[in-house]
Parts: sequence; C-alpha cells; structure tokens
Amino acid sequence: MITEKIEKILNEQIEKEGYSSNLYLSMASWAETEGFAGISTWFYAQAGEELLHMMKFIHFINERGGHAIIPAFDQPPVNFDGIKKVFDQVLEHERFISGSINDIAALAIKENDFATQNWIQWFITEQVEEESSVQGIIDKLNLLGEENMYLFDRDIMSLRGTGE
Ligand code: OFO
Repeated sequence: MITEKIEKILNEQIEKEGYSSNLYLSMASWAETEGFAGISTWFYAQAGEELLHMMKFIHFINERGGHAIIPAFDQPPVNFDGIKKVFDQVLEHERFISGSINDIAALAIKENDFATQNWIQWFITEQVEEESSVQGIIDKLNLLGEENMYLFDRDIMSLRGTGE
C-alpha cells in the first residue's frame, strides 16, 4: 500500500511522462514537415518510450493499492526554432524530468517506502542514459554545424532506424 503523498507524487509524474511523449510527438511531426526523416524517426521512437514510461507509473500506482489518474495534458509547442535548438530544448526538458524523478526517490526515502525506492531506481538509471544520449547528439551537432544537417539527419536515422 502506498501513502497518499507517494500516490500524489507518482500521479503527478504520469502527467509529466505523458506530456514528454506529446512534446516529442510534436517535435517529430515538426521535423517530418521540415523534411528531416531521420530526426523525426528519432523523435517518434522517443515519444513511444515516454508513453511506456507513463504506463509504468500507471501500473505501479494501481498495483500498490493506489488509483492512477489519467490527466489532461497541456498543448506542446507546435513550431521549433531549428534542429540545434530543438535538441537543446530536449536536454533541458530531460533535466527537468530527472529532477522530478529525484524528488520521488527523496520522498520515498522520507516515507520509508522501500518498494518505491527500489522501483524508481530504473528511472534514475534511464534518466542518466537519456541525458547522456541527448548531450551526445548536441555535441555531434556542434561538430557538424547547421550546413551539414543532411548528414546529421542520415546519421541519426541509424540510431533509431533499427528500432533501438
Ligand atoms: Fe525522458 O524520461 Fe521518461 O522518465
């Protein structure tokens, strides 16, 4: 059984994961309309992962005797100011998500909720990987420069084209 405080913070994370999925879907759709097939493939795959993250929270809350609430989501931005800026925005967003995952871990410790402490570790590891993979993309973009975006788009396709 989870405490009310834990149920509340986990429910808040459902909204954040769902918003992340919609944000990346919006980025995918924008990149697709701009002709960047590789970048949009990466974002569609990322949106799918975030949806799975949201589902993990839903199932965990319900399995522990709480009630997962499916919230309304804010409209994500529709247009973006270039490829470099879009990935800067992703990194900023993922750092924000890492902060909220850390808040859950901290509350679980405070509440002596060992099951949630254990379960949230997967997300802590996942956030380290996500931040590092987006940072890697930004580093690559900095090396290539905006004029080589065609090559970058082809390159990033290989990261997701295999369904990774
Ligand atoms: Fe981007 O990560 Fe979900 O948690």
